[in-house]
Amino acid sequence: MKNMIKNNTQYMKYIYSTLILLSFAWIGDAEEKNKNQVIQLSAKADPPGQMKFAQALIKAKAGVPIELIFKNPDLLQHNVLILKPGTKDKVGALADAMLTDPEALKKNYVPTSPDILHSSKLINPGGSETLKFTIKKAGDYPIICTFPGHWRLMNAILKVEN
Ligand SMILES: [Cu+2]
Repeated sequence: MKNMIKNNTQYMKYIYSTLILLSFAWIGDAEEKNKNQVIQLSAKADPPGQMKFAQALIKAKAGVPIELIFKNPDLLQHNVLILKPGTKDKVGALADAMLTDPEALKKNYVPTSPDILHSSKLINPGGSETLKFTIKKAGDYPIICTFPGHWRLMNAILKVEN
């Protein structure tokens, strides 16, 4: 009997130490997740049809994974493209040129260009898409919507800082 109690105590010690280790692992995991930067971007919708993003400037840290949640509460379709710094007009001109491309809709109105770092699909009214990416170098990265006729108004800056 005495032996059994001793075993029991050892068993409980084992259980406790396992629980403590598990909770450390859980805390570690939660901290890891907090390292992601969740950024909200939205099409302006009040009043509808403004062809603008609700945010003119969003900030992020260089080298930290970004989760960009793009929501479209507007009545128009929109997409979102992240561009290399200083290439807004260049990519915008390519977007304008897509008006004569019969495949444009199929391509979600995303032109082909090495200056486009990331892009979403064409998002319907009420829809959303999350883009996941990391930007290593600090800079001002243009964000534009390339739905025909939108980019001149519908643009913002993703400011990446060290
Ligand atoms: Cu748009």
